[in-house]
Amino acid sequence: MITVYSDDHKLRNVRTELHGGLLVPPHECPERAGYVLDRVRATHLGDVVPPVQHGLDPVLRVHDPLFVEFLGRAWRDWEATGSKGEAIPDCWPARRMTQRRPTSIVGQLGYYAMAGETSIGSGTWEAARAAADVALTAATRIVGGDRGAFALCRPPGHHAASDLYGGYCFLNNAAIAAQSLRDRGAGRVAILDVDFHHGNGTQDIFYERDDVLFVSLHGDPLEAFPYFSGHADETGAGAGQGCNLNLPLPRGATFEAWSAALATGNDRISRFRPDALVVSLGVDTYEGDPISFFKLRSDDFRSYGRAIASLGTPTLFVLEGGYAVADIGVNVVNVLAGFEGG
Ligand code: FKS
Ligand code: ZN
Repeated sequence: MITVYSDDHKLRNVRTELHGGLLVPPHECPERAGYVLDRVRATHLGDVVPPVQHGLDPVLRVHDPLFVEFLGRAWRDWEATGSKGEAIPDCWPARRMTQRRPTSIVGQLGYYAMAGETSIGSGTWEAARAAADVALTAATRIVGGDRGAFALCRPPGHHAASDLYGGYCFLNNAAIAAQSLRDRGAGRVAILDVDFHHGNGTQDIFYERDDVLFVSLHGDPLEAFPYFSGHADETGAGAGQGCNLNLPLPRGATFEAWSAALATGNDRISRFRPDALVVSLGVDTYEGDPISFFKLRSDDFRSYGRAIASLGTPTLFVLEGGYAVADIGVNVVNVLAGFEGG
């Protein structure tokens, strides 16, 4: 399968993540994409092509215009305040407070952030835009009849909702691609989110819709980020009732438990009869991941790539998380190779 990749991801190179009470070098770092690209090349997965620029229209099919406008100027507005560090929020619209949008950039950071670890820096917006173009370009291959395509996105996207950023995410690459597949002729699209963390943004974007099914395997939100989304009783609303399937798993889950949950997810996807499948591909389910608590081994990734292929649906893989940086390339490409029949 082809891989779509842009060097512009390197424009997101912030120095800080709020972690353990400190500002530390981010887990979501540029080296991650480098390792994945190297492994794609070393294993001859297929051609590596640059993205086509799609402009903001397909982004605005999923995201709020004022949110997109905010992301485009957030760093400049923050810099203009004379702050010494990178842009992070420090106050949120919590219970019983107003949801009115402040005019202050610091207030707007809190208004639009679903989490506080994610700093905004000078090239964050440019990199996020490029990642959306990567996903859209890979989606074009699926529209054109390819059986599989890989969007090597960075920054990731599945925590970003219509008007929320955070959890290292700004624009929801997988959701933008799924909507674009719908707009280009797919009647029903399924999204399978195998990242360790619940894809709260993707769930939220499609929660009331019956044309996009969302299935997610993730760490139980009682114990894992994003904490406030991802329980099994979140099943969709309105027309979308029954089109959201959360499969939370406990601390220490091995491939045995994880793959049983995948079989449940695959069942639901089969019954939905999608015209296309988007996989939010995070490999932070790996036993060596520094911020997660599942126990998958590198060979397990190959095995579940095969299980995804057994659905027989044209599949777009969109990169999400994975922070055991030196192993991320092997784990991601194992999924893709397993899908291809390896
Ligand atoms: C360590 C805990 C910080 C943020 C976890 C974000 C996970 C992001 C991800 C994505 F795919 F989006 F990248 N909590 N300070 O892996 O889900
Ligand atoms: Zn994750």
